[in-house]
Amino acid sequence: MMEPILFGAAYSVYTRIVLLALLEKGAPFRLEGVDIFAVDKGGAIHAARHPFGKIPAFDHDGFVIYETAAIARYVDETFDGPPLQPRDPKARARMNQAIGILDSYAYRCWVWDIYVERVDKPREGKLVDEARIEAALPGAEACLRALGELIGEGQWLAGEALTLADLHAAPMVACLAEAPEGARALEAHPLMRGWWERMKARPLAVRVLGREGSE
Ligand SMILES: N[C@@H](CCC(=O)N[C@@H](CS)C(=O)NCC(=O)O)C(=O)O
Repeated sequence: MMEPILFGAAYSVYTRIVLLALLEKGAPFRLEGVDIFAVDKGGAIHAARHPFGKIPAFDHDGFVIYETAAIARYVDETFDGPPLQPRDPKARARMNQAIGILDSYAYRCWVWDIYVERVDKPREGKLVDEARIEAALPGAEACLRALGELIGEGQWLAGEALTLADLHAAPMVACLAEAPEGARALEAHPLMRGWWERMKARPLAVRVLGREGSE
């Protein structure tokens, strides 16, 4: 059997989600670099793997799949290691709800509108679009509020055990927290702030999210 291959980049939010899932499971894999922001978007071979020109993609012994949430669920269901999805249908629905919120509402405003504008662009000597950051803040707060409500009195987004929802959220929150506006928004939402403190203390999160540069 071939060693599973994760195609992506260590700087990418979505690749990091799958990296976290593979590492939490203790699954064997290798990361094969695809620079999706290069002019050729990773070239023809990657285009055949991912028709929408994104990362990551995953190859498990010839079974090739893209879309991060699908890859992470497959990884959880295929490899040994701690379960990352609740068995209880209600907790599982909450986990999927959190992943939906992150993909549909949080990623764009936390990562692109706030993090890329405030942190990435100045690093590259590019002009910051202040209006874009300002316009993103209400949406960013709404996501923090909604996710905080899911945490409620629990420890993690779908209850007392770490799930795929937490792994999905961590790389996005890491970006948000790097921008001063994002850090202030996080500070104003104690349930999410507490969650982030717990997440940041996990050795695998340090290993995956501790790297410089993101997106
Ligand atoms: N729906 C995709 C989103 C993946 C995604 O947006 N990946 C980013 C990197 S974190 C990407 O490939 N961006 C390249 C681009 O938008 O051109 C998934 O869940 O995997």
